[in-house]
Amino acid sequence: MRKKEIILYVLVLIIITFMFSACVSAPSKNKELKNIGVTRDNPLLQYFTKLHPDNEVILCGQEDVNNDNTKDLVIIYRVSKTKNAMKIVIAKEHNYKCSNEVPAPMENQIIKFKNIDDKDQIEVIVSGSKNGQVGYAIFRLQNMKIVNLFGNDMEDCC
Ligand SMILES: [Ca+2]
Ligand SMILES: [Ca+2]
Repeated sequence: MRKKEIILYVLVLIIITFMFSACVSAPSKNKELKNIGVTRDNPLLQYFTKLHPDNEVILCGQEDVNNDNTKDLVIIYRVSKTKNAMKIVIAKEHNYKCSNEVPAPMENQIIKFKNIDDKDQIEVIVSGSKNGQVGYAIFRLQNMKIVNLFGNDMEDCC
């Protein structure tokens, strides 16, 4: 190899090494964001934690559940070692309000949104488990109350 070629070869190697290390060292995104579903500075979440400072938030889901074009926040939180619950914080301009409380699964909680009956507001589907027993329920917010429309084995997982 001529000297010029060797220099070029080394240069390419350096560039490849640099690109590879840049890929590998790319920082992994905020772990907390993935864990509870929203960032801690979410104003609806902050409203909730002010009202319930002792309840650990487990999972949140953000969606417009009362069909007024503002995002609301479904929150599953710990009440005690053996009890979890769920509330929805409703956003009305800059005023927030909490719904009633309903039982929520102890483990593997998932919050999903789907307009099951294809009309009016979206419905909230919550699933989870306790000691391997899986259950789920479909909720709808009506007049600031979480109404259980349909449940399957929820008592086994809550
Ligand atoms: Ca709303
Ligand atoms: Ca609906």
